Amino acid sequence: MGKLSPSAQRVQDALDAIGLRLEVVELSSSTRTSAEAAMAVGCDVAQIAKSLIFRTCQTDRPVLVIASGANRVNEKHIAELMGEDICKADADYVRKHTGFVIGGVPPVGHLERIPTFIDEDLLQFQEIWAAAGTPHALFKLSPEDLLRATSGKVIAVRR
Ligand code: 5CA
Repeated sequence: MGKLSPSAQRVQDALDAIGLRLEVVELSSSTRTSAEAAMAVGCDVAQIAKSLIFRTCQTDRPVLVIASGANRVNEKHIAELMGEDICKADADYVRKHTGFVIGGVPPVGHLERIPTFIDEDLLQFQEIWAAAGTPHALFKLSPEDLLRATSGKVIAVRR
């Protein structure tokens, strides 16, 4: 294995710290979007666990929604769960709270603890893939690994 870029290595370190034996891979092809990530590893787009950052409009708290790459997030449902409206997070906000750029935001290893919701549609697969810190890095995991790594709450995400 080649040396990982610093951002991808931070995700590898976070996985190691949790005690999951999962390996970050860095690819030459882009994995910036779910479609590109699925193409790069040869899986269905629904098997991509995309880590989306939202923020609560009034109290400005980050929220992480880990959604199947095939789904659009029902923001109304997230709002109900958080108890206030949900706004889109911009690139600076994402970077400030996670430490990573959009297109590479991983489900773990953020700068701060972020309340996390996991799409129930991800649980049907044996293997899924998540971003690993850069728009060229991914790691393969099971839905059980994802639950363990994030302590996320499983919910219905899709619209
Ligand atoms: N590496 C891939 C597969 S895991 C990935 O990160 N995909 S993603 O879907 O999770 O990340 C892209 C997401 O970033 C988009 O779905 C979108 O919600 C968000 N995004 C893209 N551009 C912006 C932007 N300008 N401001 C806020 N969010 C954005």
